[in-house]
Amino acid sequence: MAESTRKPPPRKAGSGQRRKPAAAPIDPEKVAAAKAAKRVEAEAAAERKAAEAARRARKQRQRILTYGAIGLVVVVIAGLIAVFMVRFRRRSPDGIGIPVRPSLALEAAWTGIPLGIVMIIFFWGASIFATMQHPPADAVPINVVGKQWMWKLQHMDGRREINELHIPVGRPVKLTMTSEDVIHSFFVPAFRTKQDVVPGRYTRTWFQATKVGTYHLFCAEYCGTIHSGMIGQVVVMEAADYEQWLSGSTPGGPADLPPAAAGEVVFDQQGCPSCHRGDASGSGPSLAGLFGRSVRLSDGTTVVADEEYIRESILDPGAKVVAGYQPIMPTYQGLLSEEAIMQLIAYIKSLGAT
Ligand code: HEC
Ligand SMILES: [Cu+2]
Repeated sequence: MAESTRKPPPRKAGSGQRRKPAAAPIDPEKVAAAKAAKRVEAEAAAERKAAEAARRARKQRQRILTYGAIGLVVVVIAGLIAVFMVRFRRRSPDGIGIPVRPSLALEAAWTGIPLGIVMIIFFWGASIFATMQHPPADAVPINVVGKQWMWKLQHMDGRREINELHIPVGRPVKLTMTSEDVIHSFFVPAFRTKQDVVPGRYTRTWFQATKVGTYHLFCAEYCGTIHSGMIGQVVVMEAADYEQWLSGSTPGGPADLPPAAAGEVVFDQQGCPSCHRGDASGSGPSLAGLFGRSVRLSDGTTVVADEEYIRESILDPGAKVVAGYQPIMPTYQGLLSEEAIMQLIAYIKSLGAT
């Protein structure tokens, strides 16, 4: 190996000093410090080397496993084909095959065992999928809007971020995401999480960071020229640091209103209260306690008032008309930004039943 032939350079310091006397007296402290620095450096280099060697060994093992498995399959299958070709070849032009009757036990085994294995994989996967689809109730909610070419995020107490997401360690975090233009995809490789962010609807994902640190955030859906620049980071913080960070305001901007409060402002500005009052006195239904309730529609069906339904009610009011009301609500399509719609939804969520 190359290492064994590479000898350490001969140490000349001592002999050199003896040959030509130093001009200035040698400071023993400095020499000791230099030696210590050298030692530290050598240790670090050795550590790096060991890590590199371990990485190479791991790669090598993986390669052996992969090619071994492929090779085994090829050899077994190709080998059996060759053997059977010779053993069971047609020996005379008018030869007739002997019908084979495999035992019932054998057939049951080769049907049942793979079925069992596949079922185990199915239920295992399905339970993980179900967990992925249902964020825990105490998850920290965060709104995300993707846009060419940035990520806009907002925490429920109002703090906004761009291309950066600060979250507490050890607590579940759920993201409600939409896009202002094209399809993006929220991808944090370290969390093993990737979710498309689609214009016109809300997609969700959740995760729980287990380690403090900074992690890559990517857009994983080609979204135009600067797609590759649509990157950011997720900063996982200790709970106390996170609380402190949350209480700070967005740098360079005024303190942000929490989405629910901002939503109330939008609600008033857009004239929603002229039809939606706190009670049933308006020409539209009261929105108090609407979120999560099931709503009866004029065509006799019912829907659960989730984010999608409220969003649709605002942008396309005619699509689902509440039973007992006239379809007089105007559309707000094109008048509201995605963030404003998310804020309206947060406001409607905050309206408890009265
Ligand atoms: C001109 C009156 C009017 C205005 C203004 C209006 N709405 Fe409506 N809205 C209605 C009526 C009437 C309905 C019930 C019929 C329907 O579903 O279209 C309704 C239904 C809704 C629903 C579904 C309610 C339910 O019980 O399922 C939501 C949510 C809603 N509006 C939100 C808003 C928001 C937010 C605004 C302001 C951006 C707004 N509306 C402005 C008249 C109005
Ligand atoms: Cu993108």
